[in-house]
Amino acid sequence: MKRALITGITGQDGSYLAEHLLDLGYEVHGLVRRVALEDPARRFTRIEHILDRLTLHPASLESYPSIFHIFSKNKFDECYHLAAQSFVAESFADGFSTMNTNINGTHYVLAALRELSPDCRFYFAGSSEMFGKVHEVPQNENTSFHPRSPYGISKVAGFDLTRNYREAYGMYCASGILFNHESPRRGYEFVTRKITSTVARIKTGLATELYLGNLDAKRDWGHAADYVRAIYLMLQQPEPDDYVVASGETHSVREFCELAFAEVGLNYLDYVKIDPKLQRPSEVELLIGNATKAKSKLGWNPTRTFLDLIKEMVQSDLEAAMQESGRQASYQ
Ligand code: NAP
Ligand code: F7E
Repeated sequence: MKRALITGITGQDGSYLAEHLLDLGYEVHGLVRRVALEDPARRFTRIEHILDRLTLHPASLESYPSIFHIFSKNKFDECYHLAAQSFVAESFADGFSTMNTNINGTHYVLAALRELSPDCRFYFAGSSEMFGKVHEVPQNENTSFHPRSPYGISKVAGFDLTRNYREAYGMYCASGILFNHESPRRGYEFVTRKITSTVARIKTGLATELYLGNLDAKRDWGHAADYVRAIYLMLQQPEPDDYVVASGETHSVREFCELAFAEVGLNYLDYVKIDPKLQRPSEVELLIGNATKAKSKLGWNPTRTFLDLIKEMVQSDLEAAMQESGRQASYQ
């Protein structure tokens, strides 16, 4: 039985990847923050249905000793390093802590593996935010980077560290350059979930308006459950490499709004308001990925369309909002 460690197992991708590896017969371990272990009801919502099949280890990306300790006590075949401060807007608010967590955290995991488990295969969660102010359209593995946020800069550094450990020490280190991927498990601060959860609350009378920033930004959005299959496949290849994972379509935030509101029979123009404070100091205006390499070398293909994604997210949030509005009605 293969053993894998997932950092960031409590997040959107970590939860889908854990399910996928369990289905494949893996023994799945997760690195979690101690505060999460102390408050499982709130912090383990995405993995509560599989908790009894996981082994969790307390550690933090800020602490090299805590990471070293896990690898000194356990041997893994594969390490999926997904943990990060992943919200771009927050990285403008506190660039220092984003850099510290994302750059040093990645370096700590790589350094501990080199010392204790150099044969363990390592995956780094790279991002389309590395392309930033894009140098070509669409973006592929050879497109140069021009990050536009502390988050993007931290991911370029993580990507470079990962490649350097591969080249300098011969370790199996691979990076995925994943474009935006979403699901009903997406954090509420990201624009897709902010939209679908507010659409559901407006429809059920729990909210009246939706404040957004830049409606004209364009993203290449896919489904997280599809993208974790690509992550897994990257660590099963004979040689480590880097891969773009994307849908190959681009849509604006405005278009996402239009379709999400239409899903419940509403017109977004009646509810969406602009709050300039939600605009970023330097925006990534357009992303669209070319995943030809992942398709041809990994045999990966996405299974859900943009519209499938919106429908699933709106339906899931609608069910939650209906339960909440039912609870509120019964209190009155
Ligand atoms: P997410 O839902 O925000 O999950 C982030 C995970 O990182 C959580 O489990 C979080 O733990 C953990 N974490 C954060 N800071 C930590 C720390 N200091 N120590 C230990 N754990 C820490 O992110 P996601 O959407 O699943 O994304 C997974 C990875 O892919 C991230 O590295 C992200 O930057 C990258 N990525 C995401 C996308 C996307 O569209 N989703 C695209 C490209 C790349 P807590 O639960 O304790 O907070
Ligand atoms: O923003 C615009 C915003 O925060 C998308 C992370 O997973 O994907 C994600 O980063 C777009 C931006 O995601 C609001 O300005 C407008 O242009 O959902 P987002 P992101 O910044 O693209 C990449 C690939 C990652 O790697 C990251 O970890 O939407 N936008 N109005 C807004 N965004 C938010 N959050 N909130 C708004 O009100």
